[in-house]
Amino acid sequence: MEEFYIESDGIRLHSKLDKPEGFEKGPLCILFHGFTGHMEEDHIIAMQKAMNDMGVAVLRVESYGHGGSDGAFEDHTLYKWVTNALDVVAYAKKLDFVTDLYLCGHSQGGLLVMLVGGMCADDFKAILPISPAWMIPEGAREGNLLGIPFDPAHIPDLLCFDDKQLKGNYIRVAQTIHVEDEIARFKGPVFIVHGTADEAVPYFYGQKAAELYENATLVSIEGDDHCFTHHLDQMADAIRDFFRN
Ligand code: FER
Repeated sequence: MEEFYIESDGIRLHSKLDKPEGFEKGPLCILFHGFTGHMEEDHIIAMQKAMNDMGVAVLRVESYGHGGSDGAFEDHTLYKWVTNALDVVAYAKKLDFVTDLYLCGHSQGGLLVMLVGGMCADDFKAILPISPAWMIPEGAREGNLLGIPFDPAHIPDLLCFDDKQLKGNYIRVAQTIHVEDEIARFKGPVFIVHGTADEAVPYFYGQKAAELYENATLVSIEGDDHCFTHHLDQMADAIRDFFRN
């Protein structure tokens, strides 16, 4: 494992690169965590290990305001995450050992993958949005995020939840994002894994994304939740199967 920082728009993104044993040249997958998440979560590590098992190097990166990266959580927005991801893609494209590039992310990181997949469609052999939270822009426009209602025409200064808070700019930015446009622009293979009992991002959104993409596969994990806490092994097996074929 190599640990380092990737520069993005004046901030440092905490990153870890794990190569499979004996790896010299080969595919690389960039892997993003979700909202309030980080790169050491069990489901992120399970994805990284499954890809390493299949001969794929994995670059885990923590986005603005998360994990060991710069920026405050309350200041993060999807624009900042997209800017970060574009810089990470540019970084990965310059690595001399990379043959094919893949992009994977969980939840809000899955939404990020759907956006950047469309924006940089030529760069990826395939994209893997896992439990993708692509209803966030819709929720921002309708006035409900994380189960907290607000007036979408008069955005509050702060959205408070648990022991955290998020500034109104998160909502303002999310309201401008139209994921369907970016779904339409990615014609390559899309691999989605979603737990059927996900309470944070309803399974319906995994199904709907799979229908809208030109070339998508959806693997359903029966009865599992947002982070696959009951069947982490099944989620990892699905990812191994994807890279095997
Ligand atoms: C929301 C639902 C899900 C939301 C964020 C998420 C900010 C993201 C979850 C995750 O990344 O794990 O309404 O609003």
